[in-house]
Amino acid sequence: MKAIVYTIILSLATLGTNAQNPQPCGPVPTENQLRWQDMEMYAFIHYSLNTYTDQEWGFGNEDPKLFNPSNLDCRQWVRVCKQAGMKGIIFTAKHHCGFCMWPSKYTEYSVKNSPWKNGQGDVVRELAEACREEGLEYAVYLSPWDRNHPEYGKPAYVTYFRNQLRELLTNYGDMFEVWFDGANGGDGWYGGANETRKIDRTTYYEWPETYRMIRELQPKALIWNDGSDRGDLRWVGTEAGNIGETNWSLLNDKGDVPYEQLHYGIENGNVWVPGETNTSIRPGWFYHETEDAHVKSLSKLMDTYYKSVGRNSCLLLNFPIAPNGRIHPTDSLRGIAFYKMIQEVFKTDLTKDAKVSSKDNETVITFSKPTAFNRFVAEEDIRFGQRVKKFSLEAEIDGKWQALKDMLVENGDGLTTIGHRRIICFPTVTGTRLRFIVTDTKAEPIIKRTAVYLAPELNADIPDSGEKLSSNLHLFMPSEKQMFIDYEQEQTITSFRYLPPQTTRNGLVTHYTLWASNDWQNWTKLSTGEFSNIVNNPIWQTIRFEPMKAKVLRLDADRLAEGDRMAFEDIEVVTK
Ligand code: FUL
Repeated sequence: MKAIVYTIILSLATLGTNAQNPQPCGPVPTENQLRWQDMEMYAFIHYSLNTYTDQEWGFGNEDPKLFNPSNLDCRQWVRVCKQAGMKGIIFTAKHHCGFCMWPSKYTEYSVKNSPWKNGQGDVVRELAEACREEGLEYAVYLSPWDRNHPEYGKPAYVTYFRNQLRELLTNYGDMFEVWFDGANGGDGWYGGANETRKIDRTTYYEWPETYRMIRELQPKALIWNDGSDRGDLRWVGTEAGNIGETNWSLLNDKGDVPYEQLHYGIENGNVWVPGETNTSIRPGWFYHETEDAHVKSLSKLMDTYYKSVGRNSCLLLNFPIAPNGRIHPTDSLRGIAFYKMIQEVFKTDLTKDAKVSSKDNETVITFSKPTAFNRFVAEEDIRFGQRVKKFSLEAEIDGKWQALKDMLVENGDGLTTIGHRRIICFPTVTGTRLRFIVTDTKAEPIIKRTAVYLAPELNADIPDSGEKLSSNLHLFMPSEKQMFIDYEQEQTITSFRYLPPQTTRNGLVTHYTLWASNDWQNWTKLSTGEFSNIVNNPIWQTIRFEPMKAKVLRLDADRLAEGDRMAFEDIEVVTK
């Protein structure tokens, strides 16, 4: 076996034969990707007309006059993000509804036709300037899907999209990333056509040409794409805030990228496309007052950190902007507490007072006295590629070596892949030695750093939601796509809530119609529509309507994500 090569910590005299001149193994990151990986955490900001319509996806016909924040303050966003440890901000310059948060000269559907600052405002500019003042990096999200634009689906729209992108790339200074959301729900307003428009994602947007423009105008910007066209970064296949515990920063440059490849990468992939873990600090991406009590708990956020940064990924954490134009105080406080906790956990590296020796793919850390610890960190020098496939960790406790298992691991393969940084969390042990053994590797491992920590215990998680199924109703499903909710007595019903299945897309309702009746014969349509973004983010969905007296409700599943039979995790009916 060859020795582990420590590029920084150990002196060259103790290294293996190739240590002075390590050769890359497989694809390696570009300078931009290396810089990106060191950012580790940066923020998403979702803000648009949706903030004023209480929606996740606008249809494209929402009135620009709704955009009139009383107290919009981009400096507040930047200060909060900075204190939450975020190194940059990606802003939704245009979400699927098509409304532009900058006064684009290519459309009337923008802040210039809103009452905010009498149409003279530019949120993108205010944010870019605030980021520069505070030393944060800045970037934009530009939705390719545009439910407002009359020509969406035709070649003319692609020109429009590129024109808008050029405005963003040239008028607002340096950008670290460009984010092209892959969502395409099909239907939209489209200049009044009100129809469904399907496009072929692999060809319609002509990405190679758009990429060329970005490379020319913003050579330092990373291109994010959901996988269909290889950009510099990939989506991780979920918005829940985790990437696979096995995580290769590699993909293949051709072919479809199914969920497994987004989530775990490909061990022998031929291009370097690391995964960016995106999730929101609240259930939704946009602000909804009903979610004020569901801001993620500190332990949930720490779990997300370990399952992103601690798994060779970066964390893109979303802060929605509230209707007044600011980040809600609960989100700010939680974000700041999150960063304080990260700093607390990684304050004291216990290897500093220990003896560290490395030989034959094995590193032994010998403490001067029995020492309590519960976190282990290893980092590869990814400039030479990602190499380690498997490793093990053992602690010597009362003279006996005991294997340490990752508390957060989901598969049975033990400890897999390292990359830029791998953090292993295990229950606190008190040991005199710890050994880290690389058991399977693609090439001689090049380990940049190992470290050991004692994280404080966190209080039990605060539940994310306290929803309960109302007890006095009777629910049954006479057919595959219909659900009835029957009350003994008439009720005044104000909203209906659907929690989709959490672990499968089978039976998940994407489009619905909700009906009410008093006699099972005459039905009043309460609402029909789609549950926006429910496939990627399967959170509680609320259908609101004018208070309605009824004894029975009927939910028709007009479309399912997969399968034939409607499924649900929970249902709630809100009555007066
Ligand atoms: C998704 C979008 O559909 C959501 O609205 C959100 O912007 C999220 C970050 O990406 O695909």
